[in-house]
Amino acid sequence: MLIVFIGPPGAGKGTQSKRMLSYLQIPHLSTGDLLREAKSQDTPLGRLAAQYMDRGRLVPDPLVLDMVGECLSRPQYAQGCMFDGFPRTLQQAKSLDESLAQRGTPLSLAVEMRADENELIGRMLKRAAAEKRVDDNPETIAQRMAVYNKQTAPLLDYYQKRGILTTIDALGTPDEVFARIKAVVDAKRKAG
Ligand code: B4P
Repeated sequence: MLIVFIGPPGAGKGTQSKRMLSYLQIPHLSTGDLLREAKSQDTPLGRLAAQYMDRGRLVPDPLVLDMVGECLSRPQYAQGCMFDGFPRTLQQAKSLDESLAQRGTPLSLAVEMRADENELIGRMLKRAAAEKRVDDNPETIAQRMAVYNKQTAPLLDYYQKRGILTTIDALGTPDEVFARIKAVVDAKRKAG
């Protein structure tokens, strides 16, 4: 299975795809995690990415696409993958579709995690206190929300037209949200 998780910042894409990982036993590819790792290792990519991430802006498509392409060429991604935080722009979505078409493994499902913005801001401010992520401050969170609405939300229409979009309510406890996603994934697996 190849699944894309889409949702505004703080919707719980990372939280839920990590849970799904142990359920489905397919690898998880988080561009946010990969970029934060590059940043913490102070690689050239990490230094460049930090200039965008720390301001709540998207890292340019060519950098993200190179990084994802390198990952997807690894054997562990041959059978399936859960994409978390990727694609985030129409260009990323089209490019992903092209590379998956070349492999003959199209996306199975796009899961939109929808939630009230104020609730999500509250979650991220809570995380700010615990993890001290540079981009979890009120100004940068507002910028990330605006970027989501402008650059990423159009993907919902893109996947809707492809007939693979399902929307779930991302409010509630992590267990409740997981149960909703699991129901969608199970139905898709049953349908083949
Ligand atoms: P991401 O790492 O993708 O971060 P996110 O959208 O903020 O988080 P996510 O939705 O995964 O929320 P999480 O589970 O952590 O991106 C960070 C930055 O990287 C971007 O702004 C951008 O600059 C760059 N980037 C990444 N991918 C890119 C791409 N493809 N192209 C360009 N740039 C890219 O949950 C958030 C918090 O809520 C956590 O504290 C969690 O514990 C809590 N939580 C989760 N579920 C909950 C629930 N049900 N109830 C209560 N709390 C919950």
